[in-house]
Amino acid sequence: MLDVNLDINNIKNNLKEIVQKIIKQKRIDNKEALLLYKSAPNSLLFSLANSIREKLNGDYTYFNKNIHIEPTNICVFDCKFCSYSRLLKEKNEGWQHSMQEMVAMVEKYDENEITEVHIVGGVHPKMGLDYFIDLIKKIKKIRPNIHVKAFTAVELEYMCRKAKVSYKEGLSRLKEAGQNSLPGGGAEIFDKEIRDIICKDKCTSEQWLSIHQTAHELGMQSNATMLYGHIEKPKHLIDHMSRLRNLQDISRGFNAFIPLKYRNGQNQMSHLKEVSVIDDLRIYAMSRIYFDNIKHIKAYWPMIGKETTQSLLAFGVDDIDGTIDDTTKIYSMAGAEDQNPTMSTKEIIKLIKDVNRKPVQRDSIYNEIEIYN
Ligand code: V47
Ligand code: SF4
Repeated sequence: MLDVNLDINNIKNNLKEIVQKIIKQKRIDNKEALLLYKSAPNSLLFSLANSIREKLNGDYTYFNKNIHIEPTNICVFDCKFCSYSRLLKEKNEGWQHSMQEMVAMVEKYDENEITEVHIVGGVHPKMGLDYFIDLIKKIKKIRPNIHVKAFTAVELEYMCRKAKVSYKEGLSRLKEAGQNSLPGGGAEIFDKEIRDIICKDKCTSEQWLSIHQTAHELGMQSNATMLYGHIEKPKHLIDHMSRLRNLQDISRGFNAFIPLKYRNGQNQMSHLKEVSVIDDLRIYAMSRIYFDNIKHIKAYWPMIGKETTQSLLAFGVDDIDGTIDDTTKIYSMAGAEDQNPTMSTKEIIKLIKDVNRKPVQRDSIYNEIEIYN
């Protein structure tokens, strides 16, 4: 039973049964989730999400010490929401780091400063499976204990296709080289009609899910994202979460679910207005209520902003990613407030404590490293 302070008699009839199910910690189906999301008042949605958060994770708010490596922003795909990618011919704005530069980015930090390197970028036609195997080996050679979380399913689908290997073969080779887990990017919205409009040419939903399932079967954990606040409708959000919940029932490898707010800076969908903070809170709260089989809901602070991240800690979120150290450009190029995202451990701890939650430094698979009382 959830410990939630609600007057059931005051809840509208069509929602009563759903709310009672949630309080009894029974799974809600997609129809119920849609009704709840569309018609529950904010106060109801928010208190349910918060009590689930507290039941699962108490006051704990997880973060890690990490950096990003973005090997290139040159990309063969043309996602309409992307502010970051450049075609090969746009020489001025494209970058491509050399292998040495990327290894040096990791070497800059000693063993205690970061525990994770997150590698994700554009899909460059000349950077393939063997290239990235080499990169991971070189990183592991200088920092054997660092956790390498790398490559969205979009990058992996392209890498495996070009190398003419199955997902199992490609992922096994990356794992052998030292890759530990997968980030959750590239999922966007699984519904085909929406996907065809916003990112037609990259990996399909079925491919995304199959790559994550294969990774889980090989013992590599991963995250899952959902890009919200553009042209999708509530039914597409529930459908997206449903496909993930179904896979998680089978493969159990998702650590965190990360709703990503569409930011409208400098991309082909810039005419769309960004959704309000209340909409953000409702999406995060709904995802906390819906996923009874994913333990962590993550707010990625460089994208959603520090203040909203703080608020979200009362609306289902228990993880805020990491220190980043100004190593990502994806969101600053899309119009996020923070143009040089970095937080020291001290700042992250303060951000969490200021809203009466308990900061917990974690490793990449949620083992607790230090609890800050
Ligand atoms: O798949 C691109 C998104 C994702 C925009 O797993 C945009 O821990 C909003 O997935 N507005 C890549 N979002 C980043 C990602 C991620 C980030 C942090 C942590 C983890 C994790 C994963 O960024 C893409 C896409 O959905 N994105 N452009 C934009 N304009
Ligand atoms: Fe390329 Fe990723 Fe941008 Fe799509 S979102 S264009 S795959 S970099």
